[in-house]
Amino acid sequence: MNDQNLFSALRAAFPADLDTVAIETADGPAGQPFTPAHYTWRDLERGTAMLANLLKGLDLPASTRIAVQVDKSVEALMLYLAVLRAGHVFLPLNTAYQAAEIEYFIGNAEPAVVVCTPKNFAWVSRIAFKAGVSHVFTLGDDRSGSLLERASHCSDQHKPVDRQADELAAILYTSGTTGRSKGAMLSHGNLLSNARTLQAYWGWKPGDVLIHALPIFHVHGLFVASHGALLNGSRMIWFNRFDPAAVISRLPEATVFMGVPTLYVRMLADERLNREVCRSMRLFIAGSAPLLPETFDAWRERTGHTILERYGMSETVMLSSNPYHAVEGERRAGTVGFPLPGVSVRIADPAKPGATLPTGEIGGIEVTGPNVFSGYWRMPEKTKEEFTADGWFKTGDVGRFDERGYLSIVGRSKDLIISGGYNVYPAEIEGFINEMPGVAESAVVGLPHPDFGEGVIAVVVPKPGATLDPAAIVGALKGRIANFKVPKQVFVEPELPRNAMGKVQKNLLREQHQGLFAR
Ligand code: MCA
Ligand code: AMP
Repeated sequence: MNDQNLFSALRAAFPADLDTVAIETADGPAGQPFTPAHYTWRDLERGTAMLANLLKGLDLPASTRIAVQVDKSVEALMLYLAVLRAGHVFLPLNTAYQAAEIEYFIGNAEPAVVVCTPKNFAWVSRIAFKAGVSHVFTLGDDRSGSLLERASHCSDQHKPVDRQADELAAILYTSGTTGRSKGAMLSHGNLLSNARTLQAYWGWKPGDVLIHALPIFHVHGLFVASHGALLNGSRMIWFNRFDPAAVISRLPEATVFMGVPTLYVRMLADERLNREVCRSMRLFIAGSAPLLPETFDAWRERTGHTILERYGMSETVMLSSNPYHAVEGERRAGTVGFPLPGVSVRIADPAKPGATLPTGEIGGIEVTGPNVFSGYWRMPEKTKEEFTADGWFKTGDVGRFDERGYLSIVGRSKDLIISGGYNVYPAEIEGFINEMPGVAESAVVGLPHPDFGEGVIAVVVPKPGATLDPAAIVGALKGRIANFKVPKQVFVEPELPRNAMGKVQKNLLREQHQGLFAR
């Protein structure tokens, strides 16, 4: 069987002239003087080969998990590509995660290698070695650390390890509705089939230039954006951090941009965004969270461009998209377009398992196709729960098709908040709050937020006779979990609203506090 390694397909798309620029950095390590760096395609080839040889030299079992929690950098992207070419499994971790979260991921995924930032080495290596991890390397966003030092002694000749389409390429942790995240297992075939579909569907063409300003520890930045450019042999203008003014200043040199809605909201707040700076752009793509119709309209008004909104999940990569070519239809605000070619989407009737609903009716969004993952890492029971008897994946999103076939997401049946494009699982935060002294119970909900889309709050009920200090609750959480998950406000209430079955009515809490973040 011929090699189906995703890296091999990306490598085959490199331009013939390897000495042209593949990635140009647009910002540097925080607080340091910046000079743009230019990485050629040959640099990518050699750098990923040296890193792959470093991994090869560790004599790891096939498909070993490589856990990576590092600040965004071109070298971090090369590490991802090197893990693929070495035939191992890439496990990216949000840089905001702290000890409690990292301990869980390392315990669950059991990586043989962990790569962390130099500044976190002390606590990450302690957790890693205690969990039996064999190797811990460091990688800074300024090319510092033991990983590159070690790789610099390795050969730049490396043949990518053969991989079949159904073999594991990455594990992305997501959907902790039961309080802890689950590792979505994505294969070489899931990722490559989706990348190829998107390349055609979004009209990627020679000469395209992508502005990359998303984190590379989630699907959007690591797969949809990076694979889009790499599979097209396209140059990337690479931001390690999103800064609206800086991105706007580079738009005249680019043709494609991808972002979560917050990025669009923040650029709209900068009056330097106008039609002139967007003159060379051909495509703005949004996803990961709902794009508000007012953002869609404001963007078109200001720049003349109609944002293309698409819908994806860690478990399914991209599953639907508004059309690129006008001949396929208009891009409609408030919709996520049509199921992608090769992908099937249906609306399940929540009242009748196995039955689907007709056009216009709202139900559970289910999907099947080569983009859908094989399941959650070492959680066969949980995996079985999230697939139907006939093998469709239950997204946990609620939506409908309109009469022209456009899919809209109208809500979620899963208890999930999406804040600035990051997933926040109320069950996980409620778990931490409920352990605190004096707390009887708590409910975490998302409220409309002008910048992040949804802002996290918590309503906490004290035990009889106990008094609770909201600031102390926030402070205790800030020391334990990622900042973006920490409630922006905590309300202490005598009780939580419950329905007849005793289930907390989070919708009432949302209604009660909905104006909290209004501008
Ligand atoms: C930062 N903060 C946040 C968030 N980000 N709070 C809530 N939600 C957030 N997303 C907090 C920081 O901890 C800090 O808190 C304070 O806000 C100020 O930080 P700020 O500088 O504003 O944050 P930032 O560094 O500018 O980050 C905002 C951001 C970032 C650029 C929008 O959140 C981001 O890059 N989001 C993209 C996430 C993404 O890639 N999603 C795709 C998932 P304090 O001051 O207390 O320290 S993949 C997916 O969903 C599917 C598969 C799909 O369809 O794509
Ligand atoms: P993740 O857990 O990171 O895979 O996030 C996937 C979830 O993000 C989906 O189940 C949706 O709830 C949400 N999502 C992704 N794209 C969109 C979109 N365009 N509009 C609304 N929600 C979206």
